[in-house]
Amino acid sequence: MSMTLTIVKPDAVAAGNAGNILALLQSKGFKICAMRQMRLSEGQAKAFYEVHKERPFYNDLVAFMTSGPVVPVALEHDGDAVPLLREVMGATNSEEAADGTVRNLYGTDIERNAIHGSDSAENAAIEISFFFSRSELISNQ
Ligand code: 3AN
Repeated sequence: MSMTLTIVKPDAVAAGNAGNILALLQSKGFKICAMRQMRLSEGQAKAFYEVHKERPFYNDLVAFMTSGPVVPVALEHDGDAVPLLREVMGATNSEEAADGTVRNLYGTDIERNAIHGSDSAENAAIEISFFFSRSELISNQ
């Protein structure tokens, strides 16, 4: 079992698609280890996206991610969770995401792209610990 983190972003939560997205991920073999709905503070969003702080879209990204509730979910998979989630998530720009991917089905554009997915196993561990304590992570094994 390997783990990754997704966040159902404010656009998808507001549209009522959190359940549909989790059902799609579960149909691809992902299992939920921990999950909550929360509203990110500005400080939390800035810290989470710290790697992007020099990018021109950083302030807009922080504003978007704090605009409504999000649903962070720690996921596990029998296979390699990080690349498998990237595959089912689709390209960053929803308009370019392959048919049937989460961003193709539920995203709008490059910012309002429905979900986040960790980009490496190392970052997955950091991101999971950003939202969940060890005792909250419950393996389905
Ligand atoms: P991904 O989410 O596909 O890993 P990253 O890590 O490059 O993509 O970007 C993090 C987030 O920043 C994206 N999910 C998206 O919401 C936002 N983002 C990335 N590039 C842009 C851009 N050019 N304009 C606006 N927002 C962007």
